[in-house]
Amino acid sequence: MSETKEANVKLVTITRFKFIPSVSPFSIALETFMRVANIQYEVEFVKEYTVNKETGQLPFVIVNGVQVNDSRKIMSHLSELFDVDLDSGLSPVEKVISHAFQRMLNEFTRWTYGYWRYVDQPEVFFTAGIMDTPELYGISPDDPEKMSKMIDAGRKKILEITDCQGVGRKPKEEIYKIGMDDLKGLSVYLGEKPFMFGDKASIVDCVLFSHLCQIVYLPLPTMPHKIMVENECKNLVAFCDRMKALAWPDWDKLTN
Ligand SMILES: N[C@@H](CCC(=O)N[C@@H](CS)C(=O)NCC(=O)O)C(=O)O
Repeated sequence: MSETKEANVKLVTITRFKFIPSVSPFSIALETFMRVANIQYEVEFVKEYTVNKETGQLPFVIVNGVQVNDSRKIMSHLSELFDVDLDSGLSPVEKVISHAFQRMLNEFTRWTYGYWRYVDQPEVFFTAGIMDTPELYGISPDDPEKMSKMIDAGRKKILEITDCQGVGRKPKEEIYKIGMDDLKGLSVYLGEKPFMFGDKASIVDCVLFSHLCQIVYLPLPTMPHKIMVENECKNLVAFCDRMKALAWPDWDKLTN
């Protein structure tokens, strides 16, 4: 094994959750990528996003003592360092499609279910038993006043972000329709294939899975995206199960 392949990778991310390993799609995408690419890593769980002194966001990695931010940049960095390319089977056109799908999911679709979670129905989201240790996140189901302050602060923050991004300015039905249209398009593209570009999982599959598992596996039966995917995009549900089996044999252990 070469020296670089022995590089020590430490993933820094938010603590584990129930039902899915993380409510951060970016953390799930990165971990799924490392697992599919067979890159060994250790995890340091933190309670605050502000632990990242450079961007204030999670996840990030420390590789041989150097911090790298942003899930997609981290995937490129690790691919180069470990000489693995999950996208090696993709044609140049497929690479562009993969890139566009990832942008859509990470920068747009994400906010449509984030809006439901943190602006429209935070009371449902925060009391669904998803957090193993709710107090870590300032969630206090037994202290309604504290709980409502926390929900208001989260709502304000996401409203500010989605207002700048644009999606937050629309009526909520329209926001959800946009997210559902994204997912329907991905479902059509996936079709009967096991993975987005055929028989082998590539980076876009890690990213698609990271968002879909937020919808498919969380016990949020009133979420419009979930209702739509379960009824109209059954191939996305099967895809999710396939990715979970491929990359997360320890899923149940991690999420219970
Ligand atoms: N582009 C970043 C996005 C990361 C991101 O948005 N992380 C969220 C958690 S899911 C976060 O840190 N939020 C706190 C904040 O933005 O203040 C990536 O791909 O890693």
